[in-house]
Amino acid sequence: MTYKLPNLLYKYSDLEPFFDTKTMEIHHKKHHQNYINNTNLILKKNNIKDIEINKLISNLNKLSIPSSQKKFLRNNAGGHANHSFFWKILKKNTQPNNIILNILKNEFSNLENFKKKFEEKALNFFGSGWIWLVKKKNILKIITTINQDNPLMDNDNKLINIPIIGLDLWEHAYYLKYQNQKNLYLKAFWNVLNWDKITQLLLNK
Ligand code: MN3
Repeated sequence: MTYKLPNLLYKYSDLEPFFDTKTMEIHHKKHHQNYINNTNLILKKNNIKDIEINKLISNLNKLSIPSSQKKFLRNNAGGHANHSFFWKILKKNTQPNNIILNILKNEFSNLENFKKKFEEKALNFFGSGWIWLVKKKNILKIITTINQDNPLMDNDNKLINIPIIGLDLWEHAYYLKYQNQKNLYLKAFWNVLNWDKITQLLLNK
């Protein structure tokens, strides 16, 4: 058994005009598929059974694979985990409910301030990576990760950063539509963020 490209719960065109059809299609069918193919290749080479992808990326240090292949696996398994998560938190026309608004109010004063902080941090992030809202115990934090790293990686101290929101900051995620205008991509994101899913993730545990 190997990892497979997850089906989206919507059509590539469903997030228009904010996330365009062509980008969604290439991003899912080509980029994500490529991370999966590469992950499968390394696991096969090393006779490692595929476990649930988030478990795999949480335990990378424990896998017995040649050190020359570790970075490659980290990047590609991370890519699979990140994109699988990302697709699930996208949907048009949802609104944050009062529970979420109150939680964000506690941590960030209000929704608008949260969005502003998130956008600022994403804009100031240099290179390719991801921005996240994570929950550690009961504290919410905005963090960034480089390459295809995921907040679940390197949590040896058991204080796990649980991803609540994740946004792809690689140029492939927005360049066709927004070119160098990363700020417009960030603003567009709020229109396709699935607040129902975020509520569910926040209230889990
Ligand atoms: Mn991507």
